[in-house]
Amino acid sequence: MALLDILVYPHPRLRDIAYKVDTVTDEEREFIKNMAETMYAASGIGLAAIQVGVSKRIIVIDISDNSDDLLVLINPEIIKHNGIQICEEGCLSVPEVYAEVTRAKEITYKYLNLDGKPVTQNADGLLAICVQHEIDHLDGKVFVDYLSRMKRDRIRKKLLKINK
Ligand code: GNR
Ligand code: NI
Repeated sequence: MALLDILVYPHPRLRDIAYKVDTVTDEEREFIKNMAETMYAASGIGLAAIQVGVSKRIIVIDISDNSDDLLVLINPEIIKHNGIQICEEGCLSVPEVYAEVTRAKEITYKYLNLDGKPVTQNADGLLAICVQHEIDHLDGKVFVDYLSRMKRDRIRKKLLKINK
């Protein structure tokens, strides 16, 4: 087991488009274990591989109160969405910044599970937000991209200064 370093915005690798996983191997499963450990250690409810510098379409999520319901999504895709909801979001790659983002209220999404088997599921509420937030990461997108240029610039400058 190992904790991985989380890249902080505006790190350029957060703009990478992640590659699909071909086959889910033991190597992937070992990496996913470390992703989950890293997410729990950082008290996050989700983590995308790109946030730890790995350009693969892999996401871990746990929105449960007891941190005992790990979801692993490989090659996730949203195939249907409905309605809108607004939630105050944060991101492990944008520390101490919180802002309202508008997203779909309900989604249907498909992915490969840890066994490499295709699964289709529905989600709403916080899980739907989290899946959309994480898939954005896989496409090089960060939640601050939805904010005004002025707010985004302010966040960028603040984080650049802290991480110098
Ligand atoms: O830990 C996280 N909390 C959160 C809160 C509201 C909306 C989205 C999230 S995801 C975030 C973890 C993270 O950065 N995942 O990429
Ligand atoms: Ni994030």
